[in-house]
Amino acid sequence: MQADSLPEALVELLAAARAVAVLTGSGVSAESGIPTFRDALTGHWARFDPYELATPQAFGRDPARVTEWYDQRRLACLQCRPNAGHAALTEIEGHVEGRGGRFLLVTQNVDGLHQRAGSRRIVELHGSLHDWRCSGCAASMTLADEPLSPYPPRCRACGQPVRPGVVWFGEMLPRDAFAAAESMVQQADLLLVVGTSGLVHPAAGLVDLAMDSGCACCQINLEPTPYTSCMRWCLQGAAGTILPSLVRKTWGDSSPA
Ligand code: BV8
Ligand code: ZN
Repeated sequence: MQADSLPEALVELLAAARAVAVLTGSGVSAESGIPTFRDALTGHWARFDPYELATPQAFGRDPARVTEWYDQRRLACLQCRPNAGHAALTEIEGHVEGRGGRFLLVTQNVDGLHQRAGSRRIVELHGSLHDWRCSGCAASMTLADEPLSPYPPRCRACGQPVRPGVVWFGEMLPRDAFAAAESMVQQADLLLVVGTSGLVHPAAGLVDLAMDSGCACCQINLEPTPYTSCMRWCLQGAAGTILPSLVRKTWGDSSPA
């Protein structure tokens, strides 16, 4: 998407907004080489059904298979690098905060790429592939860049299987993270919804909450989603292209204060 085709009203709002919130999904990491969840159903995770594996029941049934799947994803993430979309979100944070505004990046992603791109104001609604804890005594496990095999890794303290610190289907989201996200979208002037199919709740419900609170919402996504029809703006395309164009059109080549 060329910068000159970005809506003027969106650029003006981003330049002046007192509070900007961003909700990201796996699409923002796609250009870093990390399969999206939907690709995961067809991508190289085709051997595993993520909705099958990302549950406490799957872990209880076969902790070795589940922990191997997550450890493979963790190690793959370590080989990937943040892309231009991640970097643009870090710049938006810098510009908004630099002028005294409030910013929060709410991510469903568990890959840690936003942090590696330099974003600071982040809440991880679905946890992280890089935090593992004992399923018995909750002791956290120190990770290295090599495989955690033999699977499942065992807790040194109590011997129980260690699990990835992600939120599985059927599990509650981290209370503080979700509360911070809800509070932010209710006071934001602008919500950028980037790279998410809007199918997973309650994260997707943050878009409804933002709209009900009068927040202007802009979707940046490769394809339409259930929210497309109710967005103020829909920019169809790759996050790694559109976000940098949006930053350039709003702030030129000036870097954040
Ligand atoms: C809970 C961690 C309650 C694990 C994940 C209400 C309505 C309906 C269902 C429910 C509901 N409430 C609860 C549910 C059930 C369930 C749910 O939502 N199911 C879905 C499948 C219908 N939700 C839950 O279970 C949640 N828990 O609500 O608990 C509760 C109540 C009482 C007691 C106990 C509990 C927990 C949900 C969290 C699950 N964990 N992740 C892991 O990663 O393995 S969710 C998982 O899905 C990932 O986090 C991932 O982020 C997410 C998928 O969503 P997206 O990120 O959007 O990814 P997706 O592939 O779908 O889409 C990518 C998009 O990007 C696409 O649109 C594509 O076009 C676009 N794209 C691709 N490339 C690019 C791009 N866009 C731009 N640029 C590109 N380059
Ligand atoms: Zn333990």
